[in-house]
Amino acid sequence: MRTLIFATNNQNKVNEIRKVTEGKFKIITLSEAGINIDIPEPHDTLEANATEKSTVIHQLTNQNVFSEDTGLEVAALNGEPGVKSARYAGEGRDFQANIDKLLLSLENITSRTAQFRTVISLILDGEEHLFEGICKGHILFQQIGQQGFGYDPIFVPEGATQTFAEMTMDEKNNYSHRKKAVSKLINFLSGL
Ligand code: ITT
Repeated sequence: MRTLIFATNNQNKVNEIRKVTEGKFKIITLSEAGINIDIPEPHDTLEANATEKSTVIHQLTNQNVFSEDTGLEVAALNGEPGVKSARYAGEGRDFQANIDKLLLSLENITSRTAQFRTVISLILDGEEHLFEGICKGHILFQQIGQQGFGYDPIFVPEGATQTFAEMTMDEKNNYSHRKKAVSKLINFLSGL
């Protein structure tokens, strides 16, 4: 089975992606690879940040590697927080502060459509390939649920009645941006 390093420091992403790639390819995390760095995300697009993360780890290891960058794009906020999702409320990268700021920004706004967008950058044999996954939905007026991470407690995907934070990981994966992007990656690898 093929082995890929997953260039992330977010264990929630590792758990979600491992769940859907079991038996397809083997994932090595940065800590399992003995790499302890805070990968920079300096760019203003998800694509460029994903490329940055996979490139940094590829240059360090010379191994096949993938990374992903995800943003929550809110229509009424012209796509914000988007690429700034992790640091929306400041450098502390605090999930709760980010949710509080977003709910405040949308306080009197009834149009609440939003989407999560994930971009995966795969570097395979030195060549980059990008895969995108989008999950449309809407933002609630208050948070509900304890599971998941990040903005999950305020996001209800289209076709569901619960937030991502009320769902099990398998239920979230029925809708999720990340799952859709990873499915494209799996299809690509299985077609080689
Ligand atoms: P990396 O090490 O992979 O960069 P990160 O946590 O910095 O991990 P991102 O920059 O891609 O990841 O994520 C932006 C933020 O968007 C992240 O911190 C979460 O708060 C939020 N986010 C990402 N995926 C999410 C999901 O599936 N559900 C809810 N929030 C999510």
